[in-house]
Amino acid sequence: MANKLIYVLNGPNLNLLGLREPEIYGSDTLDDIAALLEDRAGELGLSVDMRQSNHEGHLVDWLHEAQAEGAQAVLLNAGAFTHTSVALYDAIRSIRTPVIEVHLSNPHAREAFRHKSYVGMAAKGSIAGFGARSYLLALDAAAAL
Ligand code: CA2
Repeated sequence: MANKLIYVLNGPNLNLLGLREPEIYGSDTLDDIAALLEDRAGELGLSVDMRQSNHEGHLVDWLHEAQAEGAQAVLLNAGAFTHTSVALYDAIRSIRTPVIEVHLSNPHAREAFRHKSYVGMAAKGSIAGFGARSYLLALDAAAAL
């Protein structure tokens, strides 16, 4: 039987990870995180499909696609759209596939405008503040669903 599929979706500016602001976001690039996830997914008998876009609509389309493709779960770091996007809130609510909110930093320990999360209001759960390890913890949570 094929491995269960986990979508890992990343939002705006996360393509710059590892290149700027390492004191907040760490020094791993998104490719480094993808490699860590691939290794862990192999151990868990899962497959990961990792993507990044700076465009809100792409993230909405990929959430719909995750359900259409029968993904087991979606790990979603929506970047700044986390704090602004009713469209992502609606998209998460519109699919049955569980979505786990992921953040490198802890938005609650940062500026007030990061304290509201439209993604978190619709997600199954949230993991934040552990750098690249947040993604690995979220993958373990997804495996247990
Ligand atoms: O901590 C996270 O993972 C965030 O989702 C990152 C977002 C931020 O808006 C959220 O509040 C929390 C920002 C992603 C921007 O990534 C950068 C990477 C390198 C340099 C500058 C920004």
